[in-house]
Amino acid sequence: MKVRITKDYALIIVDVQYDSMPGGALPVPDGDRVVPVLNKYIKIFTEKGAQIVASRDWHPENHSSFKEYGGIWPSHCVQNTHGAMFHSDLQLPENTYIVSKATHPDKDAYSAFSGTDLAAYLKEKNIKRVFIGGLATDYCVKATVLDAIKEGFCTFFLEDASKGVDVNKGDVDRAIDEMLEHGGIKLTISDII
Ligand code: VGL
Ligand code: ZN
Repeated sequence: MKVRITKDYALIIVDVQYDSMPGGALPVPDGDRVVPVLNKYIKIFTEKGAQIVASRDWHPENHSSFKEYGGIWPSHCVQNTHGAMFHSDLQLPENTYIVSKATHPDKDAYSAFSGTDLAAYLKEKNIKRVFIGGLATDYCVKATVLDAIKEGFCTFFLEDASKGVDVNKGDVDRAIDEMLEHGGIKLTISDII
């Protein structure tokens, strides 16, 4: 499939933060490998005048998803810490729309649309198609793709720009199947013109 990028489209980069990288608090194996691929997408989308969006998990230090506060995860992506920063090799343009999620202690959010104004922002800009990649395929990327579809966007999953955790073997493949079953379309960089 070939898709020509236009200014009515958006690239949504999910949670490419240090705590999602190898060595981080909630690491995705090979998570750093998505960065150079995402940079290629960023270059193309920027050249075509499309919108770049970057989501970040942005927790208060007492977030309810943390073990000390009754959740299941180690503390991660705490607001204004190194672990919450975007990977510094990620070449986000100046006009990137940054979406902070799970910013309240008692509210969790896997999806970049959950508890944020992202859908309203994209609709206001008349954006019709969204292209989603980042970390992790079987958690926040999947949730973001499924919400984008629910919001009525024509939604593409960027397979080569995403990595999953695969806690249970097959989780990533099942996540991809679920996205496609709901109407998501799988793309790689060679499909983009
Ligand atoms: C969470 C990032 C990835 C959370 C889960 O529940 O806070 N964050 N997966
Ligand atoms: Zn989190």
